[in-house]
This record gives sequence, structure tokens and C-alpha cells, in this order.
Amino acid sequence: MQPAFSPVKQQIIDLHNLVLVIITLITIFVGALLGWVMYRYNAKRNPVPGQATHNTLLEVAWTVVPVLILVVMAIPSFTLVYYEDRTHDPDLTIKVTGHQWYWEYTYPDQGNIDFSSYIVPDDQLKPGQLRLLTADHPLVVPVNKNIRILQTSGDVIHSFFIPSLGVQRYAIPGRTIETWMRVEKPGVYYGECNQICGTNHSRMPIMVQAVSAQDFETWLVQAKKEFATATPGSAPDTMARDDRPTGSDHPSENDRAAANDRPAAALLTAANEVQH
Ligand SMILES: [Cu+2]
Repeated sequence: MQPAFSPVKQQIIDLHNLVLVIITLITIFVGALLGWVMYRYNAKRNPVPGQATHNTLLEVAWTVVPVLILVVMAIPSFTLVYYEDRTHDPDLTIKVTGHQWYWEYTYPDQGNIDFSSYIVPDDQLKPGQLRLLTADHPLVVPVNKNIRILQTSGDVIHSFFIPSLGVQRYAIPGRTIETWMRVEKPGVYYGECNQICGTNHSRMPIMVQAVSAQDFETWLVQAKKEFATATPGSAPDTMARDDRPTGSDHPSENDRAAANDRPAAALLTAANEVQH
């Protein structure tokens, strides 16, 4: 399991460790019981089997004890499901749209910055860049902020999966699915689409660059310029480029206006209104 760099991931690891201890104890107990029965009550050592049936105390115990064990696991499990579901106190909202085969990131409360993130093909990797995991434009986020993530898809079902941040959610066309993350340490975190979505399923990496609040402000200023002036087709050459629908890379205002008809965009707007 990858180390935790978010509180959600830390709780996932804690739950995993708790369940691991419980199942290990159960396995040892049941294994020892089986071994003892095979040794002590085999046909040689115990030629005349006992005729005892029913033992009320034992039967109540082997019903109640497993129920209690399940309750002990269910409480932290359900707590975690609701914890990772959404943040009630978002500092920033990012909309993530899955496409065949790249990710589109939108910052609706930061001037609607919108850009696409493509894989860097093998022959264009710089030294130190990871193969199949490096993206041309990483998802830049500030550290120690609650980031609300709203996900949808432009074509088929994708899945936004970043193991070390404890994020995994489907991106489904026509729906907006919410989750959140809080990155605790500056750095680069990698993920991948983990829902089979077509030929280049393995070539739509998620590269999250977590930076300090000041660096994020600096990036915002630059990104507002860069992604506002970019024209369709100006993205670096990538393997997925040929499959990209024309003009979808850096949508113009008209494209965005048209996108507002989509249910996902409407939900996003509604979510923002609730926030303010
Ligand atoms: Cu995908």
C-alpha cells in the first residue's frame, strides 16, 4: 500500500490495519482449533466418538461473538465511507472531466481556468520523468486545503484514481460525482484512470502537483494567462492527440456556454451557489 499523503488515505490505512489484525487473530484461532481437533479426535486416539449435541452457552457465544466482531469493523468502515464522500468545508473546487483519452481540469472559482492534461509520450520524456505517469499539464493544487472535486465525463466511464491521496471515483457521462482531497505535503502524486475506457486507457495519467499557497497563487496568475490565450491544437504533441476531438483542448467561451446546457455543468453551478 502506498504511504498516506492525505487524511482520507491515512484513515484507509488505519482501517486496513484494524481489519488485518482482526482477520489474523480469527485465522490463527480457527486454524489452531482445526489442528487440535484433527490431532485429539482422530479415529486412532478417539475410537468411540462422543454423542453430545447442543450446548446453549456455546451456540449463543458463536453467534454473538462474530456479530460483535462485524460491528467493530462496520463502525469505522461506515465512518470512513462518509468521511471520504465529501468535504463540508471546501477551500477550492476543481472539476475533473474524463475524456478518451486525457483529463480536463477546470477551476470554476478561479476564473474558470480550463486545461487538458495529456500523457507525455515515451520519446519526449525528460530525465527523471516517469514513463506512463507524466502529464504535460499537471493538476496543480495548494497543500493543506480542502479541495472539492466534481467529476464527470465527456464520453465513456473513466475513473479518477490517485492511490496515495485516497481518491478513487467514477467519472460518468451526464452525472456529477463529488469527492475531495487534502494534500498534506508539497510534491508530485501520480494516479491513473482505473476504469477500462478504450484503446488508450493506460495513457491518461493523473499527475497532481501540490504546491504551497504562495506558489499556487503564482501559478494561478500564469495559468489564467496561458490557458486563456491558448488556441485549440496548441497543446504539445502527444500520442493521444490524434484521437482528440477537434477544438476540445482549450474550449473557447462559446464552447463553455454550450457546455452549460449539460447537466454536469448545471450541477456544478448549483454547487457553487450553495457555497457562497
Ligand atoms: Cu479512462
